Amino acid sequence: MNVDVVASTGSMIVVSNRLPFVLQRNKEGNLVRKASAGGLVTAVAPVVINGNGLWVGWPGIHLDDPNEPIPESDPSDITPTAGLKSEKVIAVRIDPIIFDSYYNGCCNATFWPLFHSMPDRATFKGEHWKSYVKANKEFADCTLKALKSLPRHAGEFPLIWVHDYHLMLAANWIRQAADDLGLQCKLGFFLHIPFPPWDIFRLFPWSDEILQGMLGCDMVGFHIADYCLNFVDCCQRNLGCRVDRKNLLVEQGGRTVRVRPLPIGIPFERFVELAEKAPRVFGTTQKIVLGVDRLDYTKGLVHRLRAFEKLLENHPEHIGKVSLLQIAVPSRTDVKDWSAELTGRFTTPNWSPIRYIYGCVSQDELAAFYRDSAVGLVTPLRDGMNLVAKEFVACQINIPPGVLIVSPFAGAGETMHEALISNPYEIDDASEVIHRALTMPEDERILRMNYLRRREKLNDVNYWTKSFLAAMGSLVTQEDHDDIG
Ligand code: ADQ
Repeated sequence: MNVDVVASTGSMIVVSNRLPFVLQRNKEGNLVRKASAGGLVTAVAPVVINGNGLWVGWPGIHLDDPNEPIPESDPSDITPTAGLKSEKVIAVRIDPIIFDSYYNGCCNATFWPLFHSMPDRATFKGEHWKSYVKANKEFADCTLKALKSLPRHAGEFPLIWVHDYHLMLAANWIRQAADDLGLQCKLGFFLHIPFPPWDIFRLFPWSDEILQGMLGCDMVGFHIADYCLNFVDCCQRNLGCRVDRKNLLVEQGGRTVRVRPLPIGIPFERFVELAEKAPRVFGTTQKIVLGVDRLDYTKGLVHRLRAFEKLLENHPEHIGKVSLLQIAVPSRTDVKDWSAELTGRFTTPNWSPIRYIYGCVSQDELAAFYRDSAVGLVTPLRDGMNLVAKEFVACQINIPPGVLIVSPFAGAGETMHEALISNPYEIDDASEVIHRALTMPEDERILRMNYLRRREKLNDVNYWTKSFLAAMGSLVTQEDHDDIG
């Protein structure tokens, strides 16, 4: 599919905070690549590799010598970025102090909580904002350099695809500089996290600048329609733009910007293959309720543990038969204390209510955990989409399958209609939903999971890339797509 996309698109420049691999120094002090194989990289890398494209991003390390070359991938590398030659990569270099204030300050301490509608957790500092502006300028300059270096073919405009909340200012500068130089291009932006309602968004002191930055694009994409409407609303109320809510259009500076819901997918078939190959990870006597998350306050870990505790209180028939397995990348958190209390309260010599796996697990192991769990518990307090919900259903190849529970505050809760919906804030109800999942009749489980799997298979990550390009007007025709949405 990617070949068709490339044929009709021409060149693409992807701009993201991180390159699709990180650079590290080996014992000899030489730079080496460490590959990354996330779904986004898998889908987008071939478009860049096959389509005469470029990738602009921070390499994960501060490079003192601006002329130090980017190494090629290791010959043993079989990930999708292996074919990304160093000449296709532009590593953005940013002063370490500015980078820290931009990334840890403005991006993670301000935008992350604010855009997840948790303003009390957000800090608003002028210094962080200044660093964000400087870093975005640096990314914009590097992207312009990339644009200038691309060969031009008649009738083709290079496509620039800017990703996520780290780079909300860059697009407008890229457009202005390209216009000044007479370089035509098309600009698209995709936000991977929620876009908040106006009442939350306007708390950010420089919110006008953010909108102007994003409106530098021809098309702005979000996971779901709610985020699109929030954005359109903010453009109207902050900037006074003329908007068309029905068709999701915003007028700005004599241009019309398209706003589109583009729910991201996963590499579905890859997860199915992994699930088919992976050895069994649990015994058959106990049922597993599974959580998989980065440890982040938006993911609702404490609420989840409380709901599980309530389940054991209200339905003691599950004691000794059901465990909550939480797989998490560790960070500072109050979750540990709560889990210790819960473990102490219910544990018997042969059974523990909770099992924790800290740290990254391999994709093979992850697929086995997904496949062999009775319930996938995806209950963030707020989440742009949530890929775990999709990976879980892809790996549910056993008959009868398990049951997915999703929070209505994740993008996945909007799109995965046959999952059980659970409000993580309502602990009693959340525990009842887990009980319902654990006792659901087989035929209902099969029916729900069939629909969920069918949708995710059709709307996989390649389809997402293709939809993005279609929304940019870059595909002349779009292949028939049986969307059961
Ligand atoms: P994230 O907030 O990182 O992504 P999510 O969509 O859940 O959240 O993706 C997490 C990924 O990390 C999944 O692919 C999962 O398999 C993996 N993962 C989590 N814990 C792991 C562990 N312990 N070991 C190994 N792998 C682990 C942001 C937004 C989301 C949006 C995505 C994509 O916050 O809402 O869905 O981008 O747009």
